[in-house]
Amino acid sequence: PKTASKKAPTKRQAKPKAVEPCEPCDALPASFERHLRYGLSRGEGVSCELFQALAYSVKEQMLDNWRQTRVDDSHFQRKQVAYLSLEFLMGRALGNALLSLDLQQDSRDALSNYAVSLEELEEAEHDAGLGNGGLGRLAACFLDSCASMDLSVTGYGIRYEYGMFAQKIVDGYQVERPDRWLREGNPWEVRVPTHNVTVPFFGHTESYVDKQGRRHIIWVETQDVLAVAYDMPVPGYRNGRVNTLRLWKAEATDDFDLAEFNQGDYTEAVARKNLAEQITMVLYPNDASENGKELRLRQQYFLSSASLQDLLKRWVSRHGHDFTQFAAKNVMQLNDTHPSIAVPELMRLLIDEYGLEWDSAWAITSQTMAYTNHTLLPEALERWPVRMMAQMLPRILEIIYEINARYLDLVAHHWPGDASKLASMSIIQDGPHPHVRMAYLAIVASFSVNGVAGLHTQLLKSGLFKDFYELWPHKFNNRTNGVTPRRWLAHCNPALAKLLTAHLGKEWVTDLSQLTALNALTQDTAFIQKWRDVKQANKALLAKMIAKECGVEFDPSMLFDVQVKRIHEYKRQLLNILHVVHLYHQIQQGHTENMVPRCVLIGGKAAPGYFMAKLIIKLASNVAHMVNSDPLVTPYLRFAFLPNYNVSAMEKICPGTDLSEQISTAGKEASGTGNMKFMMNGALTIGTMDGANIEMLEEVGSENFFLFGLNAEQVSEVRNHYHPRSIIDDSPALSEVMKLLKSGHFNLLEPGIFDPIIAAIESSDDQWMTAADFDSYRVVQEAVARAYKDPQVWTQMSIRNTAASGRFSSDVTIAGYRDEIWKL
Ligand code: T68
Repeated sequence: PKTASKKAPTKRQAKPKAVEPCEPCDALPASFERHLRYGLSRGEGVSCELFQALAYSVKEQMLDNWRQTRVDDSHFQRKQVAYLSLEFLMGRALGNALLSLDLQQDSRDALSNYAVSLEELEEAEHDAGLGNGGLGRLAACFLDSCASMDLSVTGYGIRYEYGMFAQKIVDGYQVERPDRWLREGNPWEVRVPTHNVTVPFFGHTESYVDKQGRRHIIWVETQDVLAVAYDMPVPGYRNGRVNTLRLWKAEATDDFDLAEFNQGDYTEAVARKNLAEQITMVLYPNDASENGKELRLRQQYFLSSASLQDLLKRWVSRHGHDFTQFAAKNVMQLNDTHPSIAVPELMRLLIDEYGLEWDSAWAITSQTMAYTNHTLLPEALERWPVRMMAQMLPRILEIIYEINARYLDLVAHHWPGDASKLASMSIIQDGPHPHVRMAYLAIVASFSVNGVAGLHTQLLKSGLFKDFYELWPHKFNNRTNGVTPRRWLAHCNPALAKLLTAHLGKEWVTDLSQLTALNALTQDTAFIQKWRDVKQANKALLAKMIAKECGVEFDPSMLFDVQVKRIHEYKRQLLNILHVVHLYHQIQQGHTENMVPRCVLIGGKAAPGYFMAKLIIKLASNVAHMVNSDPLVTPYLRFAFLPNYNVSAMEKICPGTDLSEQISTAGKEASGTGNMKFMMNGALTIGTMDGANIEMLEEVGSENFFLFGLNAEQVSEVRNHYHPRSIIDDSPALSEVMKLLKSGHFNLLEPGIFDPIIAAIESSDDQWMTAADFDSYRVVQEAVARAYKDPQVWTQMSIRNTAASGRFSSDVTIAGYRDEIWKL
């Protein structure tokens, strides 16, 4: 194919070429047999092989449309979005692909000769765990929505050899195990060496003046790393579009360490190539703190540079070095600051590689970059030591300095004579160890800065980025998060999906607002009964999984109360555990009159270096052990900690949940997205006025939502005079709980291990203010129990929650990005 023309294309275009299959591709069952017999050359029918054969044959069904999508996008010169993210938490692909391509029945036919069900085969797929939590999963939901809404959006990420670690619980403690997710190969990916690019590191810069008197800077003696593209298909829901997730793998270039070669140290030099490959070896497992490791910055630059080079190469192949229309045809969405080094990198490529002047390069950069912020937590804000950058990315640092100088000029004009503004807003944080503030760099260069829920965006504007909001109010906007209804309802909850389709038709899958029609059915007793039956069946499935994974019997007649998410103090799993201890104590005291039997589930991973989070897991495990081993308690209360919570676990958890715990300290959770998955699947929420909870409450009405606790404003006010000890003294219930904890009841064999937790709760520095919200939480939990006692009323509330969840489809969120930011 002719791709390398440097001429600008003519205005009038011929019709895009349709991709003709050479031979029509085999139907799925035949293709499956072929892959099993000849592709894998085994055909012994073990489930791992059957899965691979099915996955290869499903991918084969996508290939023509995948190619056609690329041809069309390029032919029509549609505006393109590159979604740059260090994380894509995709989970399993098979079930989703079968749903999108409507191949479920064909797959069952293909498997009819084998003693394995489609569901069992789906379990054989390893999760693609290339992300930590909400941020990575959001990227995955967005890719699904973009493809399903026929948008030309490419995801750019890293192909980590080791994804998110697998969590084991040993003696109640978290133990991390490596996640070698590619061990058996990845049938979905296609290695595309034609798109290889090289990414420079280290070295130094030199300048020279050309014959025209123009000064140029060259970055020399670099250590180059090869970026190899691996493409994964992202099928739209039954619309023929197949978008691309391009993941980069780092490899050594062939001329690595030429010097050593020449000195005859051939084997040493070959062995040394591992250094390059380390870059994409492992995902950093921190979800809310930066630890400033050099390898992390290398990953960020590697992703940013490879992706931008790829985009520019594609541009130049069509338009030559004419960049006048580039900004009109391209947007780069930065998923948090992690890829924000793309800002100076785009400047470098345009100036050093393509010869643009600073001003033209800046015009392009600042019209194409858009930044999404995902957190207000100060410890998560990225800052890189200037010294580290000077060594690793000398040319990039020079460009950052230049951007900063020009931008500070603007600041000086806006706040004349205010030196403190210059210091506080500078991209370079001064001091004995100066740092580059990546969020500031991202804001300065972006035409759009967005938060991920209403409250979050408001707090960005009034707090963290207040000065920037004053300088550039037009840049700031809110895009409340969403989740894809394909995976998080149609795929994960087939029983409910069937019921919805039977009553509403099938359009809800791509237009979730249609769920509001459920409100007309809340008085229909037959429908209510069906809804209940579905929930009961899903609870039975969930109970089976919990029995298997935790060895704890959950009884589906009891209330299923669930909190699954990363373990973090601000998310307050601790508050939940204190409530379990309170119930446990009540039962032991014989106060069971009004008690509704409940099963409490907590699950989530802690960052390996996060001491308190790991201790909270240990506390949950120990409390669970005491609760579950007391036959007086278990008729009323059961408690389990689920190991290795991940995307595919959530697919079983959210359909079977009655009560969703969204109990973060107000003002700390940017949005939350698990909250939305539960709501869609008919769980009721107990939650604080935080993140997207606020908007969920707005949609469903406070009578269908269990609200408790201080709001964000109250939190920041109470912080100034917070005395948890007197709160504890004034609360008989909390006093009892603390007494029991302090007595060592839950750690008889390990005295003192929970002292740090006790101290944190009682400290007036406790940022998360667990004690402040305890009583309010406990009282609202009693209201939950009362509501659950009336199955009819509870089920009606459940239906109303699903009915009101339409606004939290990521299709709605993406429509916002499309119209307000990307302008596609
Ligand atoms: C989450 N952030 C927010 N970060 O906590 C959550 N951070 O409220 C929000 O719903 C979600 O983003 C989507 O917007 C994260 O998940 C990380 O995982 C992370 C990873 C590396 C470094 C910092």
